Amino acid sequence: MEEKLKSLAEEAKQEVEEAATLNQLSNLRVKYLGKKGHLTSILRGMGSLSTEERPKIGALANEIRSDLEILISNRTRELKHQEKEKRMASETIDVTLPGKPFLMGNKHPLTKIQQEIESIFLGMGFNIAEGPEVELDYYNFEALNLPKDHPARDMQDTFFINPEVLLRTHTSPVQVRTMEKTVPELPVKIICPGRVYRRDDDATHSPMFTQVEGLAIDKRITFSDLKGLLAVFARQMFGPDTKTRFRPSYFPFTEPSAEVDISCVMCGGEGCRVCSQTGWLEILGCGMVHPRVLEMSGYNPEEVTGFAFGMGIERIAMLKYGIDDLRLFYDNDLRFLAQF
Ligand code: 2U9
Repeated sequence: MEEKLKSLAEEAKQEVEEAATLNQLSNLRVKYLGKKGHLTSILRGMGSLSTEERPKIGALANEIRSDLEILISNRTRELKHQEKEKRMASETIDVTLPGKPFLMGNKHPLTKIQQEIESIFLGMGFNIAEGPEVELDYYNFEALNLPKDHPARDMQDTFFINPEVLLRTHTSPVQVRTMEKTVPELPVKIICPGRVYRRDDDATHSPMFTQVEGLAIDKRITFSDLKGLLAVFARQMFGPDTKTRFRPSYFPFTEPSAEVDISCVMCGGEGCRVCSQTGWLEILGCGMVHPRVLEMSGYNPEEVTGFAFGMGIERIAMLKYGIDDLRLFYDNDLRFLAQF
């Protein structure tokens, strides 16, 4: 029995030393030390031993058990350490490697200009209003003093969806909707940025473009208020030396109406190719809101007056950045877009 125990101990020792995984080790523990393990089954045969032999064999068996336990626990520690080393080696990172470049986008030039315009007017007490791009003929034309047979409708070649529904040709319907919602309260002071649609397509016209329009209604609003506001806007947008000039014009929804020029951003008014030697550049249209337009939205033109203006954001951006073709804004060419 002593021989059997010793050779079992030898065999177990060798297997534990050769175990390559924690799983194998745990199986070995069961195989030798478990309830149904080899050591236990040898000890079960102890009944047949003489009284002198029994304590000797008992002591040897206990020694083997404790030696094996120590061996297994040492080997477990060793394997765990090896596994950790292996994991650490596979997870090493070289912190001196150059990083992956993080590509930063930038705002579209039209978004930049729109936000710049918005912040100038927000600074002068205007709110921003928005509305639908698919509009009713009523809000786009009729409520703006452009009845169905009005010749000025031709100036805004329109995409009709059906005789009463269209793609808005300007953001003016947003002002009308806001007036309807606000009446009879005063003042109304809003700007309306957004996309508009006209059947036009060349270097200076696109079937879709972006406008900012403005509207102020209150008691005793005058043309001087309009002139002062737009002069401040022009100086903030194009620089403190920018001059403005107002030329009489015609719009069905304003009376009187004007077009506004600024001193040329390229030559400062001397005359150059950009301003066709005139020293001036047209930037927007404006006027005093037509009494009929006020009336249709529920305001009494005997009590209140108002002014309105409108500009194309593309045109402002082209002048500010010196861009000569409107289509560049919509081509999505990064060589162009990355410059702003
Ligand atoms: C209401 C009353 C009046 C808005 C106005 C203009 C003059 C104008 C053009 C500029 C270049 C359009 O983008 S463009 O082609 N706009 O000249 N717009 S007054 O007048 C309004 C708007 C709403 C209720």
